[in-house]
Amino acid sequence: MNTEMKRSVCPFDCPDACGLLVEVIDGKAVKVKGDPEHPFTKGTLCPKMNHYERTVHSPQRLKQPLLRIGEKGAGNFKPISWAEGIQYIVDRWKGIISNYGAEAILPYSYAGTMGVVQRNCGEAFFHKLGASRLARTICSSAKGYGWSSVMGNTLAPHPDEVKKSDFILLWGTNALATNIHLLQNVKEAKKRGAVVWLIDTYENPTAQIVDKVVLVKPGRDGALALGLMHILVREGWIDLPFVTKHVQGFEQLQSQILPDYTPDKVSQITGIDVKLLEELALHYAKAKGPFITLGSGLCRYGNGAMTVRAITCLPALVGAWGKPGGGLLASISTGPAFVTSKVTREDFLSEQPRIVNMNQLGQALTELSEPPIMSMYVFHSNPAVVAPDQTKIIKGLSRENLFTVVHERFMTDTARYADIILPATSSLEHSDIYRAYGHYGIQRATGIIPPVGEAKSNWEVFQLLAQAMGYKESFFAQSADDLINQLLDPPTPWLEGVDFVNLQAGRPVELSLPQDYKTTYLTPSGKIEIYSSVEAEPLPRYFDPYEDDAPFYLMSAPSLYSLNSSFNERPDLLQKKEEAYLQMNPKDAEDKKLQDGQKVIAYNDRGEVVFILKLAPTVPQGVLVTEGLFSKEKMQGAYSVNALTSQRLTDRAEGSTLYDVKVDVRLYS
Ligand SMILES: Nc1nc2c(c(=O)[nH]1)N[C@H]1C(S)=C(S)[C@@H](COP(=O)(O)OP(=O)(O)OC[C@H]3O[C@@H](n4cnc5c(=O)[nH]c(N)nc54)[C@H](O)[C@@H]3O)O[C@H]1N2
Ligand SMILES: Nc1nc2c(c(=O)[nH]1)N[C@H]1C(S)=C(S)[C@@H](COP(=O)(O)OP(=O)(O)OC[C@H]3O[C@@H](n4cnc5c(=O)[nH]c(N)nc54)[C@H](O)[C@@H]3O)O[C@H]1N2
Ligand SMILES: [Mo]
Repeated sequence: MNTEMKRSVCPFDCPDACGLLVEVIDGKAVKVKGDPEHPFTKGTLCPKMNHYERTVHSPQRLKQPLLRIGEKGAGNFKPISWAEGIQYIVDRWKGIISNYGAEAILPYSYAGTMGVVQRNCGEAFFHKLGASRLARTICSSAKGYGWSSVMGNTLAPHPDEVKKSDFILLWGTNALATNIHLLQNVKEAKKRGAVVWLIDTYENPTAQIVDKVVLVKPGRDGALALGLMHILVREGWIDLPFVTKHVQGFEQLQSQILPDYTPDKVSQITGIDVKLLEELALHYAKAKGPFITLGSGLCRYGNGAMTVRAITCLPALVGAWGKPGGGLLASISTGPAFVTSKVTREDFLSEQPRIVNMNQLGQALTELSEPPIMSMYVFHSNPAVVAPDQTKIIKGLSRENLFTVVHERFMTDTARYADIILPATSSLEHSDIYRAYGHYGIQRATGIIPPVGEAKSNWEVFQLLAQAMGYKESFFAQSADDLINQLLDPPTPWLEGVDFVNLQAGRPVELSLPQDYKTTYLTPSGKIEIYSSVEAEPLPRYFDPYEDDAPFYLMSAPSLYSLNSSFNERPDLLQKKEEAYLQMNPKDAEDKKLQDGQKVIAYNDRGEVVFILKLAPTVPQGVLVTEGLFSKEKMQGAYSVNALTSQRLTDRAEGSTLYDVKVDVRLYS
C-alpha cells in the first residue's frame, strides 16, 4: 500500500478557496481535510468538502464518452471512444459552420471549477472557431459594477480586517453557508466585544450567530442605505476631515439626494421600523471600525447595481476606510495578478462575433436567428438547473436540430439533453492555479490522482478539438502546466512579492497588499466617487426592482449542503438537504389554508414548481424561501426553482435578476 499526503485546493465557486490535504492510497483519494497551513482557511472545511473523496470517486462519475441513442432528454446513451466523439463533434460543427456560420455555435460555461486555466481555457478555442461569445454574468456582475462605480479598482479590504472591527454588518449574506472562514473572523471579533447585525430578507441560518437581524423588503436595500446616510447627515455624524480629503460628491449627495430619504419614507419603502433604522444608523456611526460584508443576493434585482452603489457610499461618510477594522468587503478581486489573456487569447478572434447573455439562454435557444443557435458546447456549468426561465431552456434543449455537447463529471439535467457527453476530470485529476474572491491567497495544484475512468480535463478536450479542427497554433500543443508557467513568468507586479518557492511547491501563499491600500483610491479622480461623471445618474438614488404581479417574493438562497447545483451527487449531503422545501410564514399559510408538509405549487407567468411546504416563523409574511438548487430527479414535478425566475437583466452590467421574482402558491392536487 502506497499512502501519500498531497496538497490541493478546493476548486468550487466560493469565496474561501480552501487549502486541502488529501490522503492518497494507491492512486485513490481516501480522505480530504483542511490544510492547517492555509493563511485564511486554516484547516477547516465546509460539510461539502469534508469527504470530497466521495464526490471524486462517486459511483455516479461519468467515465466514458457517450452518444445519445434515444429521445432528447430521455437519458439513453451508448459508450463511444474519445476519437469517435471528437470526430463526431468536429464533423457536425463543420457542417453547421458551412450552413450557418460559426456564430451558430455557442459555448456555455461558468464556474464548475474556479482554476484560472481550466475555467478560462475554452475561450481560446472558441475565439479561433469564431463561435458566438457568452456574457458570463449570472452571478454578481451588477455587484461588481456598483462597487466599481464608487471605488474603481480600489483594493478590497483584507478579510482579517474584520477581526479588528467593533461593529460588523453582514448585509445580504448567509455566511454560515457561503463564507464560513470569514465567519470565523466575525466570531473572533465578537469574542472581543464586537456587535454583529444581519440585514436580510429572512432570518437566514446565519441569523443564529448575530446580535440583531434587520428584515428588509426584497430589493429595497438601496433605499435603506440612503435612509441611513440621511440620518448620519441629520445627526452630524459625518467624518468631515475624511470626506474633505477622500470623497468626491458628498455635498451634492447631501443637498440633492438625501433630503428625500427621510426615515418615514425609507421605512415605508423597506418595511423597516423607524426606530430600528435610527438604532442601526447610531451603531454604524458610533463604531470605531464599522465593517460591512456585502453578499450578492441583493444585486440580483432590476436595481441591483444601483443598490450596491448606494451601500458602497456608506463607509465613506463615516470615514470607515481610515479606521482599523473599518471598510466594506464586496468581493476580492485579484484579476491583475495573472494575465488571463494568455489563456483566453482574444488575439485569436478574427472578427467580433455576437455576444449572447448567459441569463438569456432560453431566448437564445428558442428565438435567436441570423444565425439561430444550432450547437451548444456546455462545460463546467449546468444551465438546465442554474439559469433563469428553465421552462424556456428545456424547450430549447429539446430541439431535435440543436447539437448539444456536454463535458461533465456527472449526469446532470443538462447532460441528459446532450447528443454527446464527454467525461470530465475532478480537480484532483488535473493541474491549475487558483485565486480567491474572499481572500488574497493563491495556490498552484497538480493532478494528484490519475483521471477517473477516461475523464479528461477542460484543457485536454480543447486540445483534442483544436487538433481535429486542424488548428496549427503552438498554443494548443501546450500542457496545462505550460499555461500555468506562462501565467507566472514573467511575474506581474502583484506576483513579484510572492514566495515563489512555496508557490511552485503547491503551498498556499498570499499576495501582499501595500501598507496604505485602504486609503488609496484607484478611481479616475483618486477619490471615492459618490458623484460619478460617467454615470447617467451621477448620484445614487433609489429605483424600484422589476417585481412581478404576484403576492409573494421568492428567495432561492444557497444551501449549506450544496453549491449551486453541484454536490447533488452526494447521498450524504442530499439527506441533510432533505427536500426541496418552500418555507412560508405560518400566518401566510393560515391565510392560504395550507399546512406544513403539504405538496404545493409555486407559480407565476413563467412556470410552475412543486415544493414541500415548510412553515417557518423565520420567514416574514409575503416572502417565500427555498434553499439549494435540486436536480429534477429530486423534485416532485418536472421543474426546479429556476422555472420561476426570469431572463430580465440588472440595471447595469447585464446581471441575473434571480431574486427579483414573485409567485403565488396553491395546493398541489
Ligand atoms: N454552501 C454554499 N456555498 C456557496 C454557494 C452555495 O450555493 N452553497 N454559492 C456560491 C456562490 S456561486 C456565490 S455567488 C456565493 C454567494 O454568497 P453571498 O453573496 O454571500 O450571498 P449568499 O450567502 O448567497 O446569501 C444571499 C443572501 O441574500 C439574501 N437576499 C436576497 N435578496 C435580498 C435583498 O434584497 N436584500 C438583502 N439584504 N438580502 C437579500 C438572501 O436571503 C440570502 O440570505 O456563495 C458561494 N458559496
Ligand atoms: N435560483 C437560483 N439560481 C441560481 C443561483 C441562486 O442563488 N438561485 N445562484 C446563481 C449563481 S450565484 C451562480 S454562480 C450560478 C452557478 O452556476 P454553475 O457554474 O453552472 O454552477 P454548478 O451548478 O455548480 O454547476 C457546475 C457544473 O460543473 C461541473 N464541473 C465541475 N468541475 C468541472 C470541470 O473541471 N470540468 C467540467 N467540464 N465540468 C466540471 C460540475 O459537475 C457541475 O455540474 O448559478 C446561479 N443560479
Ligand atoms: Mo455565484
